[in-house]
Amino acid sequence: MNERAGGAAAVVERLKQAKRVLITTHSSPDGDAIGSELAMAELVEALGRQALVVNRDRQPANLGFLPGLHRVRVGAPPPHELAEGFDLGVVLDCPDLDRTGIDGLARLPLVDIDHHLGNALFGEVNLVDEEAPAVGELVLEIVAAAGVTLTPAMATNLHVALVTDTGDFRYANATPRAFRAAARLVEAGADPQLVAQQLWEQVPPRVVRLTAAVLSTLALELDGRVAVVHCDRAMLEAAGARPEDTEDLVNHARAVAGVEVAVFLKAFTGEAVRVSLRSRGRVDVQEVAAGLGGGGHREAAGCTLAAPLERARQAVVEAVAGALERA
Ligand SMILES: [Mn+2]
Repeated sequence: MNERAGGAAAVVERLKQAKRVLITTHSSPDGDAIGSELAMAELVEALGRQALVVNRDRQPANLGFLPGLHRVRVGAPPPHELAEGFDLGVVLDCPDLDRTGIDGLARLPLVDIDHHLGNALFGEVNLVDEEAPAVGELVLEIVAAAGVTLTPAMATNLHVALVTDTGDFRYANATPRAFRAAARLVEAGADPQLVAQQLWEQVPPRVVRLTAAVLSTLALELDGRVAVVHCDRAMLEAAGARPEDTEDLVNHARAVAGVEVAVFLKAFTGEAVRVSLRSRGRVDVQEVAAGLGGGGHREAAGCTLAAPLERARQAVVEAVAGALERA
């Protein structure tokens, strides 16, 4: 569903009607999620309103350099605090309210800004555009519609949003629209070299150790077309790592020659397995994830299975086998 027509202007009008704006995103936030939030917070303040960014989970280690990150409050606030403290919520990069991991958001009037397939359109205003390369690109349009000057900090945050969601402009969503947005952001002060160094060349030793452990679990299934890796609590602890350190590891599995789908199984709680799926393009992993109760995009999707690791692995490989046959 495309609700772009008038969308950016409608968002600006709604922001102007608010006094105190809560900004949030999906749990386990990525670069698009947090970059978009921080730029949105600056925009809200440029419009003379108050803004607070609240996320259920902390950021991946490589996003610690984002300008203004210190202002993000981590941990779900009690529901009554939401209704009392704010008169508007802005939910970014999140297809439904459950995935924020924050209870009670529905008590607030909401603005829904997203690019996921199947967004639930839960906002009073919905700016949902599945063709947007990143939510950061939609935020850029909103900033422009507001007539607010892009600061270097906003440009950097939105550039990080674009870079992370397009895989350094290598995925199918690296469209002319993505490059046009990038040009505007670099003109406004984003530094691509600095961002790339911060994102990809400041890897903490614990993440290198965890990467080695996770990649050592590599198993190739279905004639080498599916790569499966996993990580459990003991592996995390042995590496001295945290759950958010696993964020990008699935991409190593997708890079194996001949692999069409990579599967990353994360068993951190003993009760549920979080599954990340990545496709090289031919197989629609969003469909696979949706069949297992999750969602996402064609090339990057996920779900959570209430099963032990081995059973989760079998269920996912079976579902991927079906998708490979249909593709
Ligand atoms: Mn996104």
